[in-house]
Amino acid sequence: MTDDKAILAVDIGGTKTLVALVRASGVVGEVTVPTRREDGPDRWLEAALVAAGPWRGRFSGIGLAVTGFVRDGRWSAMNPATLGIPPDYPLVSRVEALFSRPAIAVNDAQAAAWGEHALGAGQGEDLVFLTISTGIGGGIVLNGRLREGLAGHFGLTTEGEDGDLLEDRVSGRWMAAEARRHGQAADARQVFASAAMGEAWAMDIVAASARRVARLCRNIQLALDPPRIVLGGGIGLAEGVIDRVRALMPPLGPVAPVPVCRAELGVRAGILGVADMARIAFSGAGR
Ligand code: BMX
Repeated sequence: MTDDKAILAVDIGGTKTLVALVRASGVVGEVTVPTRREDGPDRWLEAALVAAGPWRGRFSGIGLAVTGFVRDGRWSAMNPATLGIPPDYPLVSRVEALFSRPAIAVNDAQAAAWGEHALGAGQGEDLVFLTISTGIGGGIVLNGRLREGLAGHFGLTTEGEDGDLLEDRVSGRWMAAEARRHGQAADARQVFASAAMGEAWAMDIVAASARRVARLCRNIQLALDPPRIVLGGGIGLAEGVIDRVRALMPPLGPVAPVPVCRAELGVRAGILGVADMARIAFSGAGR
């Protein structure tokens, strides 16, 4: 039987896709499937449809939180290294045709920002959310409203003279590449473990990444002066990262550095956020 209040929430990231049945009270059930990068969007959606099989007919609408740029229901890659989405893929119309239910779509980090604002560390207040994982995503909630479109794509800001993308100089991908440059075969998790054991090469990588995140937070404070920045993602939540970032943020003249706090919803921020947005959209209320 259709549950009017249940939403099917689908979070498509660069490496995995989380499919969940979400009610106002929280996540009822969830399944994670790999995002097979080589398959393309039609297949990614079919995989989500299969994963949602147990909940067929139990949801009234669908919320999609996806890595990449979303406008008017169409989906494109900003950084194809994160996921190679073809330009202007008609995401919402495809999903509505596949699932026979109304759908909305929003960028994954923007959805997570809304989740943290409404249900997590934001406590209903304005915030900037940053997720530091494969890439760097972000979302901005100001005056109680989520900014959509390009807003929050902080990973695409540039770093240094050569104009590298910030997410290519901070994220998990960069940490692994830096480790290789030091002759170490280590992923981001192993870099953190080696840094904790006092290995200099790993400590340098962790410190450089935290310095760049601190600089980004400072620039965000100067641009938007939000009451808080909420940090999430595998790197953002790794042991000691938030403390380092805080320590690297001096006051701005007479103004204290913006408080940086931990994301509370973890990997579910995107699905909880987009489910909340879908519920609001389908009830006809504004966000
Ligand atoms: C990239 C960009 C953002 C996304 C961010 C984090 C693409 C495909 N993605 O900056 O839209 O929010 O990565 O994505 O251009 P994640 O998959 O690492 O969470």
